[in-house]
Amino acid sequence: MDVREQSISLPEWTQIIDEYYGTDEPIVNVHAGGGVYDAIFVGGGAAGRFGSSYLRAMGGRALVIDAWPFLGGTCPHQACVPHHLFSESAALLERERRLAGQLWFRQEGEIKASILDLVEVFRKGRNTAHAFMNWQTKDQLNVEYVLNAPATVVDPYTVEVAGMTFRTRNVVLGIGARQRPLQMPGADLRGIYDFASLVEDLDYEPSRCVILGGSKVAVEYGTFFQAAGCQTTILTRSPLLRTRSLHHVDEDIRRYVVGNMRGSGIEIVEGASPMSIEGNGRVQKVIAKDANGRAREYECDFVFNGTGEMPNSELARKWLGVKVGASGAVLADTRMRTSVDNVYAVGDLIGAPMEMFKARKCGMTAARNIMGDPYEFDFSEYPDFLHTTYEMTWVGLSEDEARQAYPNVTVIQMPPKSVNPADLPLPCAEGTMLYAFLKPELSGLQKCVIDGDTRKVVGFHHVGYGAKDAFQYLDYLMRRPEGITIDEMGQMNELFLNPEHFIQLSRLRAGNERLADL
Ligand code: KPC
Repeated sequence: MDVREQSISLPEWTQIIDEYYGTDEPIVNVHAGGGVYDAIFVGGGAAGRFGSSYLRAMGGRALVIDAWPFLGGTCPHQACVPHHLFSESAALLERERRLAGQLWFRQEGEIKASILDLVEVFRKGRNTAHAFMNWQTKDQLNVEYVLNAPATVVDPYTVEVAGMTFRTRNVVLGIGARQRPLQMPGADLRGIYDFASLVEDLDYEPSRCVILGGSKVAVEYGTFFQAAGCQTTILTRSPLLRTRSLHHVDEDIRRYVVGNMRGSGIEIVEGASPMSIEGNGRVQKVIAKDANGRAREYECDFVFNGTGEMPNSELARKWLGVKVGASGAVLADTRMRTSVDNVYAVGDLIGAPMEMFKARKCGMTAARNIMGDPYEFDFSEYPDFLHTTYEMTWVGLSEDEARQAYPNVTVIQMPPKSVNPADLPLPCAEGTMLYAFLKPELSGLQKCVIDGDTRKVVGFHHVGYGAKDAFQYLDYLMRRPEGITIDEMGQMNELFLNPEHFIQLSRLRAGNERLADL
């Protein structure tokens, strides 16, 4: 289908994507007249879409190619968007359960949600986001694309797709990552899912779940399954939220979050080594060694693989011979250049962190460099978040890390360390007001870590709801060369009641010449 000259509305795009999904009919939005592109982005996920749009905005010519009939990649199709739908549902369910029988809340026994229904809601609705990506990229951003057709990169200057050959000055590879498969007996049984196959293939209502792995995805989906009423066990080697892939998690925050996960009924087995999955065609149990080496059995009708993702680097290597690191990620420098001239790599393909900000900024970085602006992107530090039935957000150093790095550390936190959380309805904030009045110990935890000598904040940590936005800006302020001091924090204008109380807490201490904990 050639869409170049067509004006296609959002509902029409939704229908086209529906019809084309699973076919091999390409969707072509290419300007007439041929010519050479500044860059061809292979992969139209967040990295490719933002990279091509930025390059176009800088006056360059970009073509994006994707095997799916839509742009935006896994985020709206299988990853961030369903995860947020499920995590928001989990938070609502958890609140109902924790407050069951009080006010208007139903009795505990009446609270159950269908995982399958929610998956169906997502499946039915996801094409609207896809439609918007196609519409915006064509009609507002004026970027050319070929969709619903796999690309073949012939060399750094030639890409073939849907029987057409395109010439380019550069290739930008953004072909993503996929779930690492399970390597154990029984891994081929029915009833084993991951974040992608869950939304593609689930066709029954799980009632007993075992999660393998302790990744962010394991924690987030495990919490959701439990909140929906599906008894869940997480088998993890490392202590939960102490995995290598998560840095700067504060120990008090970790204990609070993991403690509340246990409190909601999730069985968390740390030090576990899964050995096999057993069943008669379908999963029936997982066998795992515990921390003492004893084999234990976990009955289930649903296994979720939360062991992490691996970059799709095989094709990149085959097409162009780009160098790949030990973890399987394509090696790229701070300008997203690979080992092959005029070949860039972006997003999940270049490894962790497999997060949106990194994907989008990688794309933008490649675009800037291709257009002659030698921009560098260092993503070794970044603000982070994850969902249990709480939103957990953090940036900078944990308290322990700060104490290793600085001789005088001040900590401002709510509830204060010396107070029993059950005695204090604080933080009294966005999303936790009912908890503050009815179950104070559930109203969250927040902490601000300060280098007492320079008075600069070196870490922010939050458990509650609605603080993600603030952390985007706190990250920026903290990471400026001049940083942000407790005194500057105390000068800001808070919108009270606010999800995190950092401004008012800073103001209470900023007057002190010698800082003290709060
Ligand atoms: C709703 C939404 O923006 C999620 S989809 C994002 C895909 S992209 O804009 O290409 O990063």
